[in-house]
Amino acid sequence: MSDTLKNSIATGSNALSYLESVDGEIYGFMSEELDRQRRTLQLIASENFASPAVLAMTGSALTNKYAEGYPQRRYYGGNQIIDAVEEIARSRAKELFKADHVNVQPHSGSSANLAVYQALLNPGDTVLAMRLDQGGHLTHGAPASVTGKMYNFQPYGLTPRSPENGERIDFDYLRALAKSSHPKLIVAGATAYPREIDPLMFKEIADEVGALLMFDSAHPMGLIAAGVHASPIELADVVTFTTHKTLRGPRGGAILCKEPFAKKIDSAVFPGLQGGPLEHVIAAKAVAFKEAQTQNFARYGAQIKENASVLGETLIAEGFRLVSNGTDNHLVLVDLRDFDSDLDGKTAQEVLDSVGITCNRNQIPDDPRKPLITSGLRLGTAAMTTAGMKVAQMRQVAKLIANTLRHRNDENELKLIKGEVAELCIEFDPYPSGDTWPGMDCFKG
Ligand code: DSN
Repeated sequence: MSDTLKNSIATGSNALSYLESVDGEIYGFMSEELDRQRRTLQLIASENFASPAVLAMTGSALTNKYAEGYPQRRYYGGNQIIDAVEEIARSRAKELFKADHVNVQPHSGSSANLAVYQALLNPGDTVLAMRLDQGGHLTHGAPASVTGKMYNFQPYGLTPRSPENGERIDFDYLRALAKSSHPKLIVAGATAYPREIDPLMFKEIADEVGALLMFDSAHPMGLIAAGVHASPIELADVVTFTTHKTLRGPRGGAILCKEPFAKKIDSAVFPGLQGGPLEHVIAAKAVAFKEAQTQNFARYGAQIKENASVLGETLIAEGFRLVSNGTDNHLVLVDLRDFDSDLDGKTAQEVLDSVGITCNRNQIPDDPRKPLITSGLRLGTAAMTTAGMKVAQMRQVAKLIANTLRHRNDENELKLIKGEVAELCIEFDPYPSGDTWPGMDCFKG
């Protein structure tokens, strides 16, 4: 990477040279991690490569400013410029997603979800959400999460496995559960579900039982911004999301809502759950929203989906079973048992890591193995699509995965695969030298 780009990643000054001189240890770790990200394949479905512009903002002097409150209603002086930053982030998000109101302050998707619960619920209220082992998130009422302790979450899941349309959200069950349990809120959204989630189905059920609807679109928000997934904004009362997954911004969260909920949501975020907002991250969110408004980003979103689809098809041809037999978003959930009944998710993740393929083990629906072991792998295409990979590389990656797992006890074979992975990563570097950045440039018209 050129010094110019490295420096722009920090603050536009010589910040990284300064860091190297005052704290070689942390500089060393940062360099090593950057090299790891560039020299190995990143297939974790919730990760991406943020643009140099987004990285520059997260490392900027805006981190110095305290700005408790909201634009024009701050508890500290000197916030005229910070107000302009937060205002522009808000107006870009509202324009991009066609929303009435946005709160860009949540530090993460989890804190965004907590803020919605705090705004709309009382402790003990009934909420329906997808069970963790069926693809839901911890903050969808998992027993280990504060959400599961504070509210009466009732889980729904997927239809049984079948050769055709199995392992989809079980809307018949959800409707019956909604009718019998009278929830105050229904949560749509998932963290390990390879299919597009239809907001209309959720809206109909919520309306039938008089429940509010929250759509957690942390994973597909970039696909929604790109126009390749249905938007839940019109239908849901509240939409939460993260800015760092398919949306490709800085690590953080945000909430969109209908006007009647705006005041309650804002109060729940601050002062309900958070103090000073991270204005350097909010500036980076503003940059990401602007990037996501481009035609390049729309093409990027379409390519993510196409890449996932080809990755999945090639894995099936290599003998794997995919949960729901495929994908229509940015991820595939691989059930390893048909490929090799002795192979668990933990072993697969570790051997793939050893050849430079980074992914995460994941429970599959009704997994017979424990959450720390699992029978599945979750693979996402958002990051490597940013690096410029297209369908030809997805076929190659699927074959590399299959060969790694097939030859997992053959050191010589693993060494050869590791070499091939390294060559692929040199060709598809997310942060190459020079002034161009593949995340935008390879999707030009
Ligand atoms: N941990 C994130 C994921 O990987 O999906 C969700 O918070």
